[in-house]
Amino acid sequence: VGLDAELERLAADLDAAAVLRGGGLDRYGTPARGAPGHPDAVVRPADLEQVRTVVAWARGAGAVLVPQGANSGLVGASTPPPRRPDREARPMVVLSTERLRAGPVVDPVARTAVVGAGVRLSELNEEAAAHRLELPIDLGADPSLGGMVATNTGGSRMIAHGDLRAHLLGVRAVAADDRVSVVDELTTLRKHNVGPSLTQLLVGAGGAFAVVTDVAVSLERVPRERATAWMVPVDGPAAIAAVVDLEARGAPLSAYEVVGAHALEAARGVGPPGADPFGGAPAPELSVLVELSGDDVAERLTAELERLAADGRIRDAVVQPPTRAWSLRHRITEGLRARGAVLGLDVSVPRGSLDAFRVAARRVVARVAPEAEVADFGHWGDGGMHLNVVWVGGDEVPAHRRAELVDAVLALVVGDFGGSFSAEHGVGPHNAAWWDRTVGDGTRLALQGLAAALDPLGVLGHPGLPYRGGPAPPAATHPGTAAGGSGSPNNDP
Ligand code: LAC
Ligand code: ZN
Repeated sequence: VGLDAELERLAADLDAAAVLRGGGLDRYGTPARGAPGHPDAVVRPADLEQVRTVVAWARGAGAVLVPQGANSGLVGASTPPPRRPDREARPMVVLSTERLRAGPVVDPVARTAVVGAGVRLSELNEEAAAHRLELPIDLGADPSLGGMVATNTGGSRMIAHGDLRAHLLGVRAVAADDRVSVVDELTTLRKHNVGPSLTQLLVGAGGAFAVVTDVAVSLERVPRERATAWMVPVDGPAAIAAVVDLEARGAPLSAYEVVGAHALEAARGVGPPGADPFGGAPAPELSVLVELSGDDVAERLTAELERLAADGRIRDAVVQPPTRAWSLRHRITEGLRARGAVLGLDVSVPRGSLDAFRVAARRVVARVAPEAEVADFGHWGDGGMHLNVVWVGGDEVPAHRRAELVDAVLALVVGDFGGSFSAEHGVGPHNAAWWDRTVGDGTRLALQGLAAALDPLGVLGHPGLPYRGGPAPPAATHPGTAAGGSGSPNNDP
């Protein structure tokens, strides 16, 4: 039986809007970063039972389901590979969660919310705002809640509030075992200590293991006030010393974002004139967006900035309203895309090593790709750095540079600095080889066992995910190609 007939059979079991094929699927095939893939079809189940129907269908039809939320992920896990991996003949079907739109149901007394996996963060927060509550995860994109579970979204306020995992109370999900089991751990209880949690094992799994259909999270009070400033540290070590000082003095820090000169210039390039805190002067080598949240934080921020200046940590500071300050920060990724071809790496090192790592990484890039520039920025308060290598004016990352550059930088991160090859964007085909290279045998074996139990046929997840079920992923057969041995070698934004 051909795929068309199989899809017709599926459509008859669901509804007219649930199965898309033919033209017009680009939106579902084009990732936020990297080369587009070409789904053979898109299925959009509208509730738990429809998800079960789709998973059962995929098992029978021999299809791979690539779960996709808002498609804002940056590691390539939510779209089919641009080239079919070796030995992979199965149809690639995107399972979009966009019609799983239950809720949001906000409980203002418990400070919790329950939503369908396809509901966006902005939609949840709009509902929560009516109760002066929020899920305090801040980022430029607007992911779906299911995608946030699949990637464990971090973002800019992680320093104060933690990542998605820290707010996750439970999920409902559909496994791809022979019973197409429902994992029902959807609870809003905060006190619920009943042994191992499958919910937590689905966090960061990229849609392998099970399809998340519903999500319960804890919310927090919207702070009474937020105050933000851009400041210029005297040098890299001072940027670190300043955040330690602020913490030591008990400042209610809710973001500490450091931006390198080239990244700032890129954001300036796509922004409205006048939004720039430094009035068009040459971009400082490093600048910092600092945010305090709570009561009377405007005064507190001014006092802290004076203190940091008096202590010789900073040489300039400009207080701006939060919306204005953040708009520059949130334009960086767009600005980089406009500046040229970008190889984006999302890494972390212990916070005290950020400046030394930055210097060392620039040296590595200058050796391997002397024609490129480094535009780095990131969540220094949490040790995170988005290290972007930019070919100014280029359309594509030069293929002959990619693997060597990725390997050299990540070897520095992991080997020399004890850092992580994925600080917050999660694991996907772009960095699967580094997972393979660095994960311990104990973890690998346990996850293989879990995948065998939840998805023995390997129906779920991008085929390049290294811990999915079914036959061994192609990534493991090409351990030498770190930038994307799993068939998705392109991670340009
Ligand atoms: C950011 C994304 C790239 O921090 O993680 O803007
Ligand atoms: Zn980030």
